[in-house]
Amino acid sequence: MDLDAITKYSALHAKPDGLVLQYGTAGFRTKAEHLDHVMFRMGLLAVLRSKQTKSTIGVMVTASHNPEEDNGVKLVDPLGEMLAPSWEEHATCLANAEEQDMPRVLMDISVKAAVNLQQDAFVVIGRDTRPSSEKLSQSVIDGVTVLEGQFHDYGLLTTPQLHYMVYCRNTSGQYGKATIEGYCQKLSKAFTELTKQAFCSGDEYRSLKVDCANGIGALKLREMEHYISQELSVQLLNDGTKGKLNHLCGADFVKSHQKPPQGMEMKPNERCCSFDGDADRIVYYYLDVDGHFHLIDGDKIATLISSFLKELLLEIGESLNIGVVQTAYANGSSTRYLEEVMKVPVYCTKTGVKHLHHKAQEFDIGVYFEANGHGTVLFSKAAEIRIKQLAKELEDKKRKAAKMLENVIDLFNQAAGDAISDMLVIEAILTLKGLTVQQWDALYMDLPNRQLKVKVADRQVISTTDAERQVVTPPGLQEAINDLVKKYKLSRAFVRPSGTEDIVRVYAEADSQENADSLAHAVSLAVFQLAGGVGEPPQPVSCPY
Ligand code: NG1
Ligand code: ZN
Repeated sequence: MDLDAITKYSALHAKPDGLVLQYGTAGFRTKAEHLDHVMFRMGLLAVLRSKQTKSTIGVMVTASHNPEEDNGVKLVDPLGEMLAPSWEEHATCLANAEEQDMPRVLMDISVKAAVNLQQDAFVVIGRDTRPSSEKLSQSVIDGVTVLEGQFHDYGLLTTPQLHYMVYCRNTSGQYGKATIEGYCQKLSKAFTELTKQAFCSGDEYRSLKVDCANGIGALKLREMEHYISQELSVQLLNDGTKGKLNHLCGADFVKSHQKPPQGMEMKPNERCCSFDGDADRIVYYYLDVDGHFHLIDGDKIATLISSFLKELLLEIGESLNIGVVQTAYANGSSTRYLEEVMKVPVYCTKTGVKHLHHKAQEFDIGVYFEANGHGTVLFSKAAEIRIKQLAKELEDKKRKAAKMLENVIDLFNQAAGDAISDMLVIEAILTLKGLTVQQWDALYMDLPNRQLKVKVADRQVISTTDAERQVVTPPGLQEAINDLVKKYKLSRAFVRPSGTEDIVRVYAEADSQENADSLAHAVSLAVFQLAGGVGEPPQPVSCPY
């Protein structure tokens, strides 16, 4: 390691004194102007990680659904997964080292992690459409170069596309070609073959309105568009030509405000969906004939997909195990429907896709979705081999079902939750089952719910257990929540410190919107009082937005 060169180049990406950042559930995330040194250092770290794993490592520059002024960076591990926890710690140490200590900290990490510095390194880089992203990704490249790592800069990519590229490169192209063309070809081929199986294929020309959050999703969906235009016509809104990224639009806005994004004109019963700023989340929605807005979130997406998969498995007569993984934010009605009506085992993990992804790997077929629309389906290698074999061996209807499953495997991005891939799966399933958006929505009724944020002096005073559904500290808070929950019907509430914002999140559901709002407010007050609230106490939810 040429420590002199590192010191010299690092000075060009100097860390502001005293700034402390944490590698959270989605990497580093803050105002873009504070991130230059972090980017340079993540370039360095990616080289070490690549040397240690003898694999290609990804670096994605994005702040997802957060405001345009923010930015962020995360590293992608060899199989497209989130960075291993011990390396999250290294990332935090490196990002927070004061300028003069940085080379020493870098050396310490390579000793601790037993990195062979002679090993070659390869890093791939992607970025979203934020104005700050281009310069910041250049800082990542500076870091990679100073440690003499090789790199490929993909430029503009969705987050899941970068995960896909990393996965392809580390599996010698078996998963697919590590190019945008390879990505589009793989997904569109599976989509076309799958939709061909529909009875009414060709009878009804399908169309869908997509709110792209004024982000990268618009550019990448446009690239995909001409590969799928025979089967599906997509109308892109909030495509970034006018509006601001994630401002009054995008999946996060639609989910948390439970209303349509700006710029979306909806006719009754028209199917619409929203991506988030880096296109790894998707939610659907429609207006009914009375003009009421209906949200179809990640839970209902997971339900549609798992019921489809279950039917196909039944058809081929193969007993592959299927599990659905959710978080505490999953609507209680979805969990009940999956367990009691569909008889599918459901598991709850902590918030953050890495936890869901990890749990989903335990099944032959693991369906995981966060309520906010981030998710995918993972097939074990053994399940994939078995299904491919059955698609050759079986006959007639059974063979058709096995072939459809084979297409589904190819259509899901196995490396990460992917709005484009999920959208194609959902569109294919709706076509195959002849379902309208209302029929899909009618699978079950969501319990009214409310999410709130509370500002406290130190959100880490709240610790939780049982997949974040129970508070351990501060003392008395869980008892207070229990007492409040008892006052309402069909109610549930929990609180947890956010992993991406300096706030405590409160979630409540109950038999009516009024009760969910009132419970959420009462729980917010308890958090404010018992966990060191700052500023004004939480106000009742009359019109929260
Ligand atoms: P935090 O801020 O830890 O709640 C949010 C989302 C997560 C996940 C991450 C990463 C909710 C309640 N939380 O995490 O699901 O998507 O951001 O982007 O939606
Ligand atoms: Zn995102």
